[in-house]
Order: sequence, then structure tokens, then C-alpha cells
Amino acid sequence: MNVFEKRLNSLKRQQDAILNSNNVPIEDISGWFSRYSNPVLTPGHIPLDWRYDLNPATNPRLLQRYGFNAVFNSGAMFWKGRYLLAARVEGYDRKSFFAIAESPNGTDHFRFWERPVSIPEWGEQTTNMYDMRLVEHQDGWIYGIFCAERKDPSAPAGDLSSAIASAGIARTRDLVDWERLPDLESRSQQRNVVLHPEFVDGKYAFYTRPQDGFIDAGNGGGIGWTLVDDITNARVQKEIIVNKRHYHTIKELKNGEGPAPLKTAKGWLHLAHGVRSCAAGLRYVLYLYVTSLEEPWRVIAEPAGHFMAPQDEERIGDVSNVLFANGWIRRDDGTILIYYASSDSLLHVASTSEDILLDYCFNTAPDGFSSAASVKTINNIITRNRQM
Ligand code: M1P
Repeated sequence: MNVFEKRLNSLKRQQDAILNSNNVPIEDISGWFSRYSNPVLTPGHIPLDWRYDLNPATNPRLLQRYGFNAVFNSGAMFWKGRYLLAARVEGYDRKSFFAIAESPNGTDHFRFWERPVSIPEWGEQTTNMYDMRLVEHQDGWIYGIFCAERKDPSAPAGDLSSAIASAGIARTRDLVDWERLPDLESRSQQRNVVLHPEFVDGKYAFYTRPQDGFIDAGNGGGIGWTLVDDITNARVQKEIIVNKRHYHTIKELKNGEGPAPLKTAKGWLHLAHGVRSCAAGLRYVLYLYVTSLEEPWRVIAEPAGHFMAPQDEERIGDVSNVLFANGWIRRDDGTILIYYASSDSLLHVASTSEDILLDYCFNTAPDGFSSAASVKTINNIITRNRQM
């Protein structure tokens, strides 16, 4: 066997082991969810023919021709009986793009479709695109809303880091052919923009995240809400803050909507990320809140603190101490699969249910914004237990 054949056999064996591994749920001590034992998507899931020239005549050493660094923040949907993820795939060249992966059960055996997604350009070329939120809208289209990043044209000479984030909008009927619409026009930079799945007062509704700079939310007060008449020419006119940032909370620095909210009998169920600053840098955790069915911009329940935080190996990666989620799927039986990424590197799944999440949201105390209030919450629990 020559070098090429040996390496090919070994690469295939390694990949088969990854693709065919089974995932097992492990219940969290909170009872709120179960994490699955293995990540659902990793660079090891990327098809070999995306990475290697498989022709022994032109690549006798079977060297890698394009390297993949991370597979993470993924949009998700259950579509035509299939669990689909629109993953953020990042190459060694730092560029992100989207690729659809499919699984028969939503928790393991994910396989990428033949080719990554080609999103057409709009306006000035998008340098980097990432974090797609997939939404099946009431209008019949499947939308992918994502961050479109370009170099800041007003950056002083020599500043090669300043960038502008805006919300890219693309739509499709089959997740293969995409139509790019104009980016969401906004006075501020925007990231983590999400399309609400239903019309509100006959208009498209977006969750926004106004931010002063590319990284800093600055005066952007939190997760916003805006109504748009025409999605083919979407503009933020009036923007209100739905879910505010607050001093000394898990979201004091930044927050952002996760996937599109799920409609339940008790309200719209939202998954979001909150960011705080500490000596170790930024810490990203996941939290939940519920808004009114009639007024999706009005919060009616929000437990204090995080729902999920990075733990063990999840804490380490390209951007450590980060959990981020932009995709979830609800099955007909009420099971909810949360696709969350660890430290901008790997994609995982956790399972829970609509009943558990609503119980959690409505029966966990909200943040009292002080140590004394937290002690009061604990004492209330103790008192109720003593009265049993
Ligand atoms: O690196 C952590 C996350 O940072 C950004 O999120 P936010 O805009 O809320 O800070 C995004 O770039 C996200 O992709 C990334 O996971």
C-alpha cells in the first residue's frame, strides 16, 4: 500500500468512527435539560472531499488542501421529516460560511450535504458571514438571517480590525438555492438579528441587537424589536428594547436573541445569550425568557441567571468560556432540542421539553438585583419546604 492509500484508509476510518458514533443523554443536576455525551458537529464531520484533493496523481501524499478550524453556531429546523442544521463552518483562513448538515434523529449521525451553501452577494462584498437563524416564516419562505461583516470604511489607515456588522437576509425554498435580499438598514450596527416567525400587525417583525461598535453594545440597551413593512427593503425605523441589559447580571455587557422564539400556550418562549465581563475575559451563557402572545415585545417571565453555562471541556476553545445558541427544534411531542456551541469551536445538543422550560421560566424567581433579594428567594424556598 502506498502513502496515499494508507493515509486515505486511515482518514476514512477516523471519519467513520465520528459519523457513526451514538450520542447518549446525561441529565443535568438542575433537571432542566440533558446534555448529550458527544458534540453533534465538529471539523471531523467535514466531508473528506472538501478538504483533500483525492486524486493520487495530483496529491500523492494526500495532503490537506483546505483546513477547517471549527463548526459551531448553527441555525436549526425540522423540515420534511429531517433534522437540519445550518452550521457556521470556519476555515483555517478565518472565513465563516454556512453548510447544511442532516440527521435522522436530531441528536447524532449528522452528515453534511454535498456542498457548502453559496449565499449570493448584496452590496459591497461581505467579508465574513456567520450565525444564521433559520426561520420558516408565515409568508411561506424559509429565511436565513445572519451577521454580514465588512471592514469599516472609516477606519484610520493601519487599523485592520475595525469592522461593521449588519444583518444579512437571504431566503430559500429548499435550502440549496438562496436569494439574497438587501441587508437590514439600521442607524446602528446590528448582530444577532432574528426574524419573528409570524406577521405582527401585518408586518415582518425582527428582534435586533443595536450596538455602537463591532464588539461593544455600548448604548445599545439589549435585545430590540422592530416592525418592517417590506422584507425586500427592510429598514429599522422605530426600535424598542424588549429584553434589557442590567448591571450585575449575566447580561450586563451584552445580550442577543438566540433562535426565533417558539409559540406556546403561555407565551413566546425565547432562548438568548448573555455576556458579562470578568478577570478571565467575557463569559457567554444561555438564558430564557417568555413574552406575551398578544404583544411579543412584552416580557412576562424571566428567571434570574443562566439556564446553561459552559462546563468542563465546553469552557475551552478558540474563544473560551462561551456558550452560544442560535438553533432549536421542537418535536410534536413537545421535546425541544437545543443546539449550542462551546467556545466558538464545536456544536452540541441538549434535550429538554416545552413543559419543563415553561415550568422553569414561570417558577424560577426573577433577578432581585441584590444579594439581599437572592437570600430572600432562598428563604422563601426553605419556608415552603418547612411547611410541607
Ligand atoms: O465569540 C462569542 C460570540 O461573539 C459574538 O456574539 P455577540 O455579538 O453577542 O458578542 C458572535 O460573533 C458569535 O458568533 C460568537 O460566538
